[in-house]
Amino acid sequence: MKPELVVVGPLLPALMETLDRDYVTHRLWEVPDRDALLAEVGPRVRAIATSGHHGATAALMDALPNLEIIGCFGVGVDAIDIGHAKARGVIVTNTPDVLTDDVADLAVGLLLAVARGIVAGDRHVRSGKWLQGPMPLMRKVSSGLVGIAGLGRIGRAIAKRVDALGARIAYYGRRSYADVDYPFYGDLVSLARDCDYLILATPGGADTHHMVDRAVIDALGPAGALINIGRGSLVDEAALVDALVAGRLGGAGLDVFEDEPRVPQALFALDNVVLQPHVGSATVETRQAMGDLVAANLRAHFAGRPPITPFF
Ligand code: 8YV
Repeated sequence: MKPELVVVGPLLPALMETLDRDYVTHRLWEVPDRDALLAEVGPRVRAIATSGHHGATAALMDALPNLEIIGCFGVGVDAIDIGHAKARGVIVTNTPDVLTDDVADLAVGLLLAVARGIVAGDRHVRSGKWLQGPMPLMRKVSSGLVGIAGLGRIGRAIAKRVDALGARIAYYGRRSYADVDYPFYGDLVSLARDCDYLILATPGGADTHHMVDRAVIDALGPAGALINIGRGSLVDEAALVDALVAGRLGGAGLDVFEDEPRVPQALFALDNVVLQPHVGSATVETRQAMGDLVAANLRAHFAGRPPITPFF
């Protein structure tokens, strides 16, 4: 008998094919009445497949009394009620490591794009404005101080790349690390005040909600730029938009937003802002590796083995 599994939202097609082959799958987003489906199949379901975006609520878990494991396509699990999963004894797995390089690459890509005006430069050429004159001068990255909020796997991969650019690095987090030489800041406003570029690489969730508020934004100031490849929830987006429109913040490179895929339209007209549609891990190779890891975690569990990448 194939184990029964609920899929919360559309996942990578190759992963969906694997899940359909190895499990009896129930696609929540395709049924007209989710509650009726869960009432019918809930007692038989042993697993949830979801993503960092679709998550898994306590209500969904409680509709599945025999739930054993949640496989998350993504490293960020802030949309999953982790506390409830722990209380229910439900295993949660995610997909760390396989996406680290891609997300770090995009962070540095956004840093360079904002500091050097790469996207604005492209528009300057395509629009014909170059015929009227040159672009404004932009900022040198390698002489700057890059602040990294969150020196976890992704934050460290970003630091390695920034180091190669020749820029100085400092970091902020809940604690300092003895194995790095970068200056540690226990206070984000102080780091924002001292750095030229602030890159956000912390997980989302209640503990980091709006960690970048007006005070941090004003400390970064009109000569500073904010790069966010973590979660939109890390930033008070209304305060960010106000500061960018008013010129109180020098620029921003954003891959994540508070209400995806809706993005504040006021950002669209700003040449010093670079916007991406949450594509940190969105390469063929990495998304395949993420899908393979979700499948491998579920397969290990149902074969009676420990999962490969349990979140806790
Ligand atoms: C995922 C992400 O692709 O890994 C994460 O947490 O944000 C992305 O890399 C996304 O969660 C998929 O929905």
